Amino acid sequence: MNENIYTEIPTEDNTQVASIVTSDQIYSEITTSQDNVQIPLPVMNDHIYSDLKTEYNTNASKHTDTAAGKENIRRNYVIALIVVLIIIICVLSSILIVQNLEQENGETACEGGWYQFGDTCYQFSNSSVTFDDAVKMCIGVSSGAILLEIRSLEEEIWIRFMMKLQGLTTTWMGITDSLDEGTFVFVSSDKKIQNVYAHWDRGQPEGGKSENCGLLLLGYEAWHDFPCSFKYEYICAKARLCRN
Ligand SMILES: [Ca+2]
Repeated sequence: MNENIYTEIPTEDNTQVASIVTSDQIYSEITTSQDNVQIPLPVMNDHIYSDLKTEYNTNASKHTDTAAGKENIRRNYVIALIVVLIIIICVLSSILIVQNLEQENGETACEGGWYQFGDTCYQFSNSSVTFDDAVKMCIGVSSGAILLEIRSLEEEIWIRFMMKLQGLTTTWMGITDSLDEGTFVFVSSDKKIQNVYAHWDRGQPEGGKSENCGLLLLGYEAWHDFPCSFKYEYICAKARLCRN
């Protein structure tokens, strides 16, 4: 508003009187008018307060639910871990209690260097030998001893547990199909293993005539056939004898 504005005000004698209204005057009038405008302020009535409170409570509830969910997952994980540990402790304690009761009842435990599971004693060897040598070593180590022949899932689970404790990773089992390709039998009895217990890994045995001996590897959940000339650890087993 840089220019003056002229208005003509008619008089009684039609004399034209020029009246000069400056831009500053107009601006002053406008701003004064604006200052006089009453702008209504928001009023915090009960309705608005109720809406805000509801929104706040909803957001707070979402935050609380997320935190509570994470806390529940963490708590359930800890509870599950504790339950598993308790189960393991109970199983091992039960084995020890049964063994102690058997000793108190006059039954013999396994001799030194041998570990008992059920009615069998086991000796774990870290030496690596061929399959045939493992068979011979076990026959020679003690009267009635043979190379490990697993006959149940429970026995295999215990053997794997003990292998970890004894530091073994790969051990021969006394099973072979060297006499009849594809038909694995126990070395000590020539009985077919599938009539008792067999736990081959997927696709096993798959070595054909070049792999005729059974191997238990902690790195695999089930058995593999391997060349009998390879050298691995071995486990001997013999029946636990009673005094009477
Ligand atoms: Ca074979």
